[in-house]
Amino acid sequence: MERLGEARARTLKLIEPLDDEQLNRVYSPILSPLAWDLGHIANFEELWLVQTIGGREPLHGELGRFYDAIENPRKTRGELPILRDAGLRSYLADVRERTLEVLAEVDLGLDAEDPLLREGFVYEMLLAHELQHNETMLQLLQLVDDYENDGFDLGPAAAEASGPEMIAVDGGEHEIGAPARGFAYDNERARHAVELAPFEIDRTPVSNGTYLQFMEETGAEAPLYWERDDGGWALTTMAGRDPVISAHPVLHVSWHEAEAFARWAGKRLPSEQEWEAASAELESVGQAWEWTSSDFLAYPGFEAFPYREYSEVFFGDTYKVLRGGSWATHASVMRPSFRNWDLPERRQIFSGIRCARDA
Ligand code: AVJ
Ligand code: FE
Repeated sequence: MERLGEARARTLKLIEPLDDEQLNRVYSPILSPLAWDLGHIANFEELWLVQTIGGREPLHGELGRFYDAIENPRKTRGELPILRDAGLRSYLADVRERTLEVLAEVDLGLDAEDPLLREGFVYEMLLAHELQHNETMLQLLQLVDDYENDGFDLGPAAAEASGPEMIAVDGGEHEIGAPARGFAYDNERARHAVELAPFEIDRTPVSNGTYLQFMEETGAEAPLYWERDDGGWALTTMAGRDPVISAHPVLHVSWHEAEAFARWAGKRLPSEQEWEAASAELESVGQAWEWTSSDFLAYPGFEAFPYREYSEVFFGDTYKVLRGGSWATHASVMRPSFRNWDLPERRQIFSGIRCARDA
């Protein structure tokens, strides 16, 4: 119960500096207004815990359909008859109260019969879902002028840069995916062996400094949120307007840009299997979501659980996989098998680059 409370405190802390107008405002067609994310967090919790597990009726009848992420594309979310202002805040609190009631009634034990309850799956899913939406909210918060938040580390830290530039990984069989026990999303299973050729992978993600060299030599566009500033470059995010720091990992580049960078560097992007096989030896994970060369596909033996709309509807060659995590990702969301995905042209996520090459 405690971790759910911590996640909620983090969610509320994020919106603390904002007024209702800012919560409802549509800042970008590719990002939800914050009010939608907040209602969706509560509605997801109500759906899976209060309704599905607890057998209770929803608090607001059919409201849930407006929080369905598939039915309501991001660009439409500003216009929906969703909860706002005081009504939204009490919905978050009322659902949470019922959640705690239901949690007190059920057994989230190791051998619970219902797979939703076994090993606390539903609890872990709610927690992960809220924390993942915190990151989506942070994507939007980049667009809010003069956003300040005491006690919240906003922005990247420098990647360490000592030691060999690349790590060698042996070829052969590598186990990929989440083990059968413990919380993971359906797309991380089944764990399976893959055969990899030997390869090398960068120890650190690509820095702003190196990316700038690439831009200067090739004429490539600047990452999202970079602006010209007295002949140099400034970052214009929620943190304000600051000079681009060379040693920080480059963020907000698209998959196409990551690919072009890797080619310029005489390297390539790692596949997601290579990334995972190397992950135990990488330091410096958590600086950026790292684009991989892989399409978001089902693993052999995939079974949708608990709902098709989390992963299955996205499988195919439309989305590219990112691995790792960024400064905006909560530590409990990051694990070696976690798969993130987005469209190859997107740059609003905290996406960076780590290169690889054949050994
Ligand atoms: C894993 C970040 C791609 O935002 O579409 C949140 C996470 N899924 N609610 C997304 C998610 C359902 C998902 N990503
Ligand atoms: Fe969601």
